[in-house]
Amino acid sequence: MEKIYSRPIGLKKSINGYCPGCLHSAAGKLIMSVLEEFDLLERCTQVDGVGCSANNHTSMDVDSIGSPHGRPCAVASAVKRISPETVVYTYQGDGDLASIGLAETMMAANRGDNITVFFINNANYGMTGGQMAPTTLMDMKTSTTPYGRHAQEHGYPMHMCEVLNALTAPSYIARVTCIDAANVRKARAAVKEAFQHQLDGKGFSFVEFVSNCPTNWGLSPIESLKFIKEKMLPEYPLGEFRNR
Ligand SMILES: Cc1ncc(C[n+]2csc(CCOP(=O)(O)OP(=O)(O)O)c2C)c(N)n1
Repeated sequence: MEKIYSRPIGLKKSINGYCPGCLHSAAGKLIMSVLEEFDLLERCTQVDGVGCSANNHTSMDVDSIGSPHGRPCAVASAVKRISPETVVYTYQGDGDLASIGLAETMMAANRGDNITVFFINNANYGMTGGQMAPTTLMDMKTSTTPYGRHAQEHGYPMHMCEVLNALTAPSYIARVTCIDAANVRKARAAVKEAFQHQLDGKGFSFVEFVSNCPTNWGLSPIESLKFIKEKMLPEYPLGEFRNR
């Protein structure tokens, strides 16, 4: 029989630390599979933010640095500058990238640093118990917005692709999701394109994964995929925002 699928070799055989149905695992798997295809597993450094992404250390077999909360882009910029041959990427949640680390994200993007940024938007602070994030949807209940997110008190959802697209320097910006097979294929293509930009020395590349958090959303994995489709995607439209 022809083998049509195998575990990316960058993923350890151990069970990862993510909750059942969490799409963090899907994003991580795609990144590992693209690194394997490009033969970059021995030539890359992953910079993880603080949050559920810290679980990556248990499952990914690549050199990695655990950054202070929100600072992965600053750490990645430094690694890239001292070691330009290394393929450097960050892996960050929305609290990490768009809240505490917003300044570092914007500055690295505005400098056009030749790094790749993977942004897992699950609309809350997953690891610490589902607090409101900048990306939380209007009216969405979280542990810190028990009556829902309201504009007057909490502002509006932050659209990082659109915000970064206002800058001159970034070379690649895309938003993807992994809710079904067709979208997984598109997401993989975006991960490939982002790494290709870095390999070509084009500068800052950014891929946002519209993701889920079944545990803190209080939904089953299947229900959480439906929530993404019906509620998250209208707020966070998929597509390539920039490809230079
Ligand atoms: C300086 C600092 N502030 C706050 C925290 C607590 N903290 C840990 S993870 C986290 C939020 C993570 O949320 P997010 O980045 O959205 O990632 P997710 O867990 O949802 O993937 C916070 C606030 C911390 N570890 N360090």
